Amino acid sequence: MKVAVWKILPVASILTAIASPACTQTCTGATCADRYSLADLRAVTGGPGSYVPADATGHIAGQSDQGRLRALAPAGTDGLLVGIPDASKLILYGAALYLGTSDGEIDGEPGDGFGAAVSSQTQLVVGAPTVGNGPTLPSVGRVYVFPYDRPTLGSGTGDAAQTVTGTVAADALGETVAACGDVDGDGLPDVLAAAPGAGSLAGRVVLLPGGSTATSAADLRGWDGDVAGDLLGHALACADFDGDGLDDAVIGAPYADSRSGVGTGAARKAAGAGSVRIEGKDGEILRIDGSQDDAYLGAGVAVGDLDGDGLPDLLVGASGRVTVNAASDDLTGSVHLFSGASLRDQRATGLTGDRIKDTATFTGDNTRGRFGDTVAVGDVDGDGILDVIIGAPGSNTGSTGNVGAQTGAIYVYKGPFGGLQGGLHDDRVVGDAILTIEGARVYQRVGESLALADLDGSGASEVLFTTREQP
Ligand SMILES: [Ca+2]
Ligand SMILES: [Ca+2]
Ligand SMILES: [Ca+2]
Ligand SMILES: [Ca+2]
Repeated sequence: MKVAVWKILPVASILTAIASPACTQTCTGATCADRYSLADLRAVTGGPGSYVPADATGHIAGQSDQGRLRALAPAGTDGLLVGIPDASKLILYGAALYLGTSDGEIDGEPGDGFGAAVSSQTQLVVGAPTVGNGPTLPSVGRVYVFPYDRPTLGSGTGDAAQTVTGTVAADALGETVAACGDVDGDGLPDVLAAAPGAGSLAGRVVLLPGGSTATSAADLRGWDGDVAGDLLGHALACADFDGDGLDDAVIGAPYADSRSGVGTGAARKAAGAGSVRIEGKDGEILRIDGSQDDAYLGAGVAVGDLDGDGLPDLLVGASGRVTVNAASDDLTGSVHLFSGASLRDQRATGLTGDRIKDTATFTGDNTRGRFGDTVAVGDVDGDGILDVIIGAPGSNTGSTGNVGAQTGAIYVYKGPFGGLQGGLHDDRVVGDAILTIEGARVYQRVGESLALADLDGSGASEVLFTTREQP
């Protein structure tokens, strides 16, 4: 059962599920997956073209005693934060990435998973999802909010301005985090933090208000997944979609069933179609559902003004969506852009669920590629207009060409998108990408983690990504 396997992914061991047949091509035995647990960090600088990881202009090698580099987030306009949860570290790289040296770090406690998630838009927020509350309550999880000030990196978690801890074993609070603007209307920036393990993996997202003295997630307002296995909060973002001047929470639940019936039967819900909820200060603003079984809509989310009309737009990955073969386990994936203006229009006419229409579609082309597992927004070609960056970590487009090889790929599409040309729907295929990065070896999983930051000050963002390597 594919759905069951993927539903346990983020909270249980990712390594379990990706100890795939591809592994047997280069290693054997029970430790096969572990041999790919390292990661290197690489940067590709902006010119159009096709790249492989070895083309990277900056490179940090993973260290065998530290484990996998996992979370990436820009730090200001010229730095990159890298979370290494197995080593309980968050490291800052500025332009020094090119020299292989860091500009500082924050250390968590051994075994707490500090650095599994990081977000840096308004404050520095770091998740530590395997923090336990004594021996009987493992992985309740914790979220730290630091006053964002680069020179203070080098301190410990004791310098956090706010700390909130989960209360239920295996909730894994902090598996995903988002540093937002003001959501609740008091003028202070707020934080979203997901506990995807809550409710037997239904997932829960809490709002940590700026200035709050709450230390327990049980005391915070939040949103819950509909049923066990939805994984609400697997992806998070924030922007103002209803125009009230306050940020709204954008919450992906990639394994949610559609809320209403689909197809001619109308009663049957699409299983694992995925959903994205937009939640405002006073309640749900909109919910978008996938329209296909196992589409995994909401696997990745990002926001930005991608059509240039001044309103934030929503980019959503549906990394399980069937786009190549009719087989239900195709897992090719697609990514959907919903313009903010279009969402307001559709909301005004009462549309919701799988009837919400996108304004641009990006379609993957690789069976099991999981195109859209990660999505990001940034100006890669330096023309001042935001571009779309899409990761397909399961892709087998690299040197092996074998389905399941997971060499991985990243695609960059040049903006603007949709809406500017008379509102025509904007369809883009993989061949339309202006920049591609393809893994060169089995199981390199390019696109698994990605971020944009202008580390060399050129005005164009580098594409920053991890690769898995054998030690
Ligand atoms: Ca606030
Ligand atoms: Ca709002
Ligand atoms: Ca827009
Ligand atoms: Ca651009």
